[in-house]
Amino acid sequence: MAGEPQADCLFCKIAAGEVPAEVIRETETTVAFRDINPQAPTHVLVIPKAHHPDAASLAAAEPAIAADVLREAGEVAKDEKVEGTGFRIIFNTGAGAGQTVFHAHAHVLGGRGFNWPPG
Ligand code: DGP
Repeated sequence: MAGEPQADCLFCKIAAGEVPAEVIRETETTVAFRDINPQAPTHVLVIPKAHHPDAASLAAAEPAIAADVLREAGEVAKDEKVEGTGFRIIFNTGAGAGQTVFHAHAHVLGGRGFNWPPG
């Protein structure tokens, strides 16, 4: 069923505390933890605890939790003090766009300059 934990999902295991991660924020519906392979001085992932394969599926199935993820991304930027200098919230969606973990997650990147268009 949509939203149920998946036994083979890395981020479900992090949400459940079964795989260690550097968790910096947690709410009833979300967890925020540092990316294992940071691409900027601040690189935090915000995930819903519920399993959905990508951000679009999450928003379609549980829009209130998608909003929780976005709100938490903003709170991470404040905590990390990158709000004033600008930051990115990125949802890679689909393998062709670089998604490698198929549990919805927002990348919060900050602390350096960014180019447009993105790579
Ligand atoms: P994406 O490519 O958009 O699916 O992003 C997946 C991110 O997850 C990638 O930046 C690396 C990160 N990641 C993968 N495995 C782990 C892990 O075991 N722990 C943590 N903290 N991050 C991970």
